[in-house]
Amino acid sequence: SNTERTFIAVKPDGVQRGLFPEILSRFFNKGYKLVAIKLTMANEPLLREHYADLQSKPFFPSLLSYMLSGPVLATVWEGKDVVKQGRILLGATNPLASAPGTIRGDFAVDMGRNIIHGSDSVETAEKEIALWFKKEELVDYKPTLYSWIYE
Ligand code: YYY
Ligand code: MG
Repeated sequence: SNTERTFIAVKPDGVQRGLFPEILSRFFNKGYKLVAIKLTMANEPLLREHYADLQSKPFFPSLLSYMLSGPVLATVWEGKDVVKQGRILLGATNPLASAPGTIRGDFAVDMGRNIIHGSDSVETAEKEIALWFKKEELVDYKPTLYSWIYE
């Protein structure tokens, strides 16, 4: 449906490198609707929940300190197939395996500095949106370009 939602976060390196306007543009240009945005410092309990499936991985401590190293730009986007399409816009987890034209492929080199997060399924997206945002932080509006993007 056109109201599918995903959670996309520009990680601290993407924020510090000033890459977030370009990243937001890619989602806007594709035709997706921004429904929430905030610049925020993560904290350890939040990240332990966000990355719950990775807690036992050897890279987890460095992932934690990376994500705590500066502000994160947390966003929620809405639109047709946005979860899967968002992952395509991001590129592969390892930036060296990401095709040029993708965000990681164009702007990153290291797995531990891959500048952006995107939900990997509709179910995960729902959990992540609820974890990072309060209900009242998600806004409801009709984009004026809607009929130029959807048939
Ligand atoms: O969803 P995605 O971010 O593409 O990858 P995940 O497998 O969920 O891992 C989350 C995060 O952890 C990844 O973006 C970088 C980091 N990471 C790492 O540093 N080294 C790995 N071998 C795997 C993941
Ligand atoms: Mg993931």
